[in-house]
Amino acid sequence: MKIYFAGSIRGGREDATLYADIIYYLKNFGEVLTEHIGDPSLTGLGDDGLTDRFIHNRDLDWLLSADVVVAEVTTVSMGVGYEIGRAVAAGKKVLCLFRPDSGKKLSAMIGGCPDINVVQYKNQEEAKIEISAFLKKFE
Ligand code: 6IA
Repeated sequence: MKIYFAGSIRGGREDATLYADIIYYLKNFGEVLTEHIGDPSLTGLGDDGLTDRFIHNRDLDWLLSADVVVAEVTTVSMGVGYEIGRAVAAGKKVLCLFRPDSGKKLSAMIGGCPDINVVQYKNQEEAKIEISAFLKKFE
């Protein structure tokens, strides 16, 4: 199974460690195409020499080749929202993980979309249970 993990970069990196933990767990189910999202050195400042056009085209190719998309949506990110919309349009299976305890409000465009599986969770253990329940359906 090819898994596209989406998490905030320029939207803010405060959950980067959590992304790394989720990615590590996702690897039990298949190939994670976007392992770099959990890399703490990825700041989004542009210091890795990649152009925005290159990143967009490369990531979209990966997204469209994926079997499932898993997104951590607690940290609001324009890019993650865009990726989710493109994934829904392409008919991908989409799981969004959201932590209400963060005090943030999930966009109605994600929470209200019938084609997106949104789960709320409190900690990594709960995230793993939700991911496993979702991905086991497609193994
Ligand atoms: O708007 P955001 O930057 O928060 O969007 C994050 C989402 O867009 C992630 O799920 C990624 O798949 C994708 N994305 C955005 N920027 C990058 C990136 N470098 N590298 C890989 N994926 C990205 C960004 C900055 C770079 C010039 C250092």
